[in-house]
Amino acid sequence: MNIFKMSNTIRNIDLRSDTVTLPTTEMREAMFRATVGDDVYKEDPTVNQLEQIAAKKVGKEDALFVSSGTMGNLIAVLTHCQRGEEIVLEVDSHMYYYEVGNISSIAGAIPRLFRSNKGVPNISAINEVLREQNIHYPRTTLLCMENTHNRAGGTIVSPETMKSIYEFAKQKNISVHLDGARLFNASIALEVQVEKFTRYVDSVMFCLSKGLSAPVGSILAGSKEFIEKARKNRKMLGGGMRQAGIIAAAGIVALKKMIERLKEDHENARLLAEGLDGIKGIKVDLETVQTNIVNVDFIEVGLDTSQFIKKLLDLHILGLPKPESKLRFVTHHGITQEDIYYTLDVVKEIVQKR
Ligand code: TLP
Repeated sequence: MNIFKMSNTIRNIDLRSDTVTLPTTEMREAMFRATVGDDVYKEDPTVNQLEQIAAKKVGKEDALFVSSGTMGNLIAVLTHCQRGEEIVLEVDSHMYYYEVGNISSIAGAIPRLFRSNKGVPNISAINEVLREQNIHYPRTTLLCMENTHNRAGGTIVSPETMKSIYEFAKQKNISVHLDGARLFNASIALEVQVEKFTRYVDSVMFCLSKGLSAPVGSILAGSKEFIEKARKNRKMLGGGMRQAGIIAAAGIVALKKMIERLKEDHENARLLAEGLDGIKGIKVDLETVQTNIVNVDFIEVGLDTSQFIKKLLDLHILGLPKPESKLRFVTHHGITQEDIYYTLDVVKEIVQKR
């Protein structure tokens, strides 16, 4: 393929994230037709419908439509914990790493960190950071899991591991929240229902706006009592969205029509990862490529991150820069197999011209 000929096309191949997905025509039509009302009074029938469908999908009593994954996770922390209590989190988890420190600055919680093996936690690592009750220590209230694990490269925590960690947490009288921003990717990759994962958590947040392609929104699900408290916390944060059925309508289409197709994103990620790993100087840990994320190490190419990203951009490819000659590619609804072959050609060309 002649990459320079292809580079004349105007469309960028945006592999920075699956957050860049655009709503489908069916979503736009559903948004146009949506029946709406004031959701703060629980009078928006479309939001109510989305929340019912979502709760059922994850096997929980109730669900709450929230504006973003970050807001859903924060509301979960506010609902599970009192100020000054301790939360156990993985060191590279999104909730700790990318949510602007909101667990402390807004919820007043104290993070206590453990390390995982490529995103998969184990009980002994968690146990090591747990302390016995003592007058000097804060009370530990919540354990947070992440599935799939973003920074580890979209790795999956199996339902069996979720189960053992949940049982361990219950012995310690600790609640479990799941940041399942990309939980449907895990479910599709392992070919198991999402409910198989979520039965082992007290609350779960998942995003409609990533691979599922809705323009806005996430879901927080849990028991009736939990969601009632969470609804109040959402209001406190200014997240009561009034005629939100306009955007919830797209979320309903996302849950009905966009789950199965995540398989294509996983196939494209595999193709990309294996192709990249075969290029001299480029390394991908293929073991971590289980869903739609590909973390790429190009240190041996001899370019720093900004140089490499700039060269990609000149040829209409966008990746997410990471420090020390690394970047992230994420496959999604807007990316075709042809885009993957083009990306591989571009990377080969950049490496060869060094
Ligand atoms: N992740 C985004 C960025 O924030 C890094 C991305 O492009 O991957 N949990 C996980 C595991 C996430 O990956 C994200 C978004 C969130 C929560 C937050 O969701 P939003 O962006 O809706 O607040």
